[in-house]
Amino acid sequence: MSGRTMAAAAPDSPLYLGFDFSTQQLKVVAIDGNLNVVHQDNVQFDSELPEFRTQGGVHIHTDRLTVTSPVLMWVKALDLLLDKMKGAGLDLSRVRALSGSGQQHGSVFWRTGASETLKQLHPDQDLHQLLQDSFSVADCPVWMDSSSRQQCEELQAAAGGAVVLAHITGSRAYERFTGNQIAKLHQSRADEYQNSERISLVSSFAASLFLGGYAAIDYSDGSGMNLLDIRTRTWSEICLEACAPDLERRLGTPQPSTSVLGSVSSYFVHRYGFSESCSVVAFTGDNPASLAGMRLQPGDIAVSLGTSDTLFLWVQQPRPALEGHVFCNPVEQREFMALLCFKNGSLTRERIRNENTGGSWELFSAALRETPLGNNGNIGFYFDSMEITPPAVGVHRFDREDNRVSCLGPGAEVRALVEGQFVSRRLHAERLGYSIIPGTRVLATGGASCNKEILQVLSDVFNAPVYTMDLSGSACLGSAYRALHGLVAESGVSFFDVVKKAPEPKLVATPHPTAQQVYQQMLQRYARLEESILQEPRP
Ligand code: ADP
Ligand code: XUL
Repeated sequence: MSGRTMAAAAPDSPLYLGFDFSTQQLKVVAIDGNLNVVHQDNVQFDSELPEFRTQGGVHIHTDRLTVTSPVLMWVKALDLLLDKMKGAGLDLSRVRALSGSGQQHGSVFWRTGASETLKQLHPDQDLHQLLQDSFSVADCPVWMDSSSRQQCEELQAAAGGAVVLAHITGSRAYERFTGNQIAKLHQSRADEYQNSERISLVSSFAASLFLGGYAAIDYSDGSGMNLLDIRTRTWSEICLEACAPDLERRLGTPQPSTSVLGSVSSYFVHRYGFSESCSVVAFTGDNPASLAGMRLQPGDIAVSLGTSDTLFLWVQQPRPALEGHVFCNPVEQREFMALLCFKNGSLTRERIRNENTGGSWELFSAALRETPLGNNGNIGFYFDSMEITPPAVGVHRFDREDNRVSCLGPGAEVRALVEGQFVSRRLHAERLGYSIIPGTRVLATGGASCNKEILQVLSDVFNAPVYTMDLSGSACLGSAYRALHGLVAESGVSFFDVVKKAPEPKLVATPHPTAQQVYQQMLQRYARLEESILQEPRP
């Protein structure tokens, strides 16, 4: 897509930019002080930077476990994007602040001496030329990498077990989490580790480009490393030592996600016409930035019903567990957010639709309308592929007496699937510290959020109103909101005060009066049955 300049804001009114360095593309959005989107643009890595030969923005290596992206591709994408913005006539001197997000967990290794290079970028050349020798590792491990199993085990052993590690860092050890990736680099390519004077996340790497110096890792994205103590918001000594020597020096000191890190470097002033006073607000991870873009409030839960189902929530009292992740909250320093991923989402709904309602979403919806809340006691678990939360596989159906059954009628099957999915989402969210409080909203997004009957079940199971929201670009928009907030955060203005003019989500379902009673019971029963499934030997 080429750049789009939208509304006619006053020609000299201030602008705020949000960038998103995601897996497949680099995106930008510009908003004005009234939160109107005035410009959007993007660079697709595969098609616009074909010389890097990525597929979906990454290289999957022959072991199938190692997944990397070329760091210079990200740098070149920024050159291209800024050229496009300037070419589209966007007056960059109006930008008061910028921020951004990056795919979480990925790591960038700056070669010794790179900080000097960053300080003296010559505006006649593009960043890609200037920085070509600045990285000690050309191909950065990204979140899709799962090659660090051994390092995960070592880290958990050093911390005193998976539960202790989750308690400290918000997550048990995960292969894609940056600490384990750094440990793997140190063990397998010690020279490259030694030659790295600084290690950034994708988010803080991107902020460093704008600053012309190393940007701090923010608390929220820093929580996806298995290195940060999410309560003290400092690096955990135990984790640092278990991963690699002299790591603290290479990571720098983590900072609040709302910090202004400095102003754009003179490179951006001279080459693109930015103002010298344009502030760079700490960049963060894409999921935290989406939380900001959706303006999630305490008690709210965002449910994304895409290929897989993802839940974000704002939590006040986190209870890190062996599943899901707790991160520091990106907009309110003392609070937390949780993230849960469920693999069997839309694809499983599609299979049940194909087998029971002739491939029609209309008939699938009719089946939900025509069956009662609680499904006459029929309940089901549909893990077509190995689920992440919980780690179980297979289809398991039970009648009202908890007897296993091999099939249900078509209508009951559809309801068992959708109720089962949402009861599971609520159960696991509650285990991470989520609790439904008065005023709780469920914000639904993703492909299946156009289906009113599915959202009615979601509302009934959570006993809360459901609102819909178009999430495309929420990380980018959240970054622009964060840029604006960063300017006033120090003086105590809350994020919500800053974004109160943003468009409200749309109410689409409210819970049935009997929902509370039906699903409170089902939650307990589902938890008990889930436990028994997990005890069974896997097929
Ligand atoms: P992703 O971003 O993960 O690729 P989307 O958020 O675009 O996915 O969601 C795609 C899914 O939306 C499809 O797999 C499809 O099952 C689901 N979907 C589309 N329309 C409907 C509908 N009317 N009812 C239920 N699900 C739907
Ligand atoms: C979250 C995760 C992904 C990446 C890529 O833990 O791995 O969502 O942030 O977008």
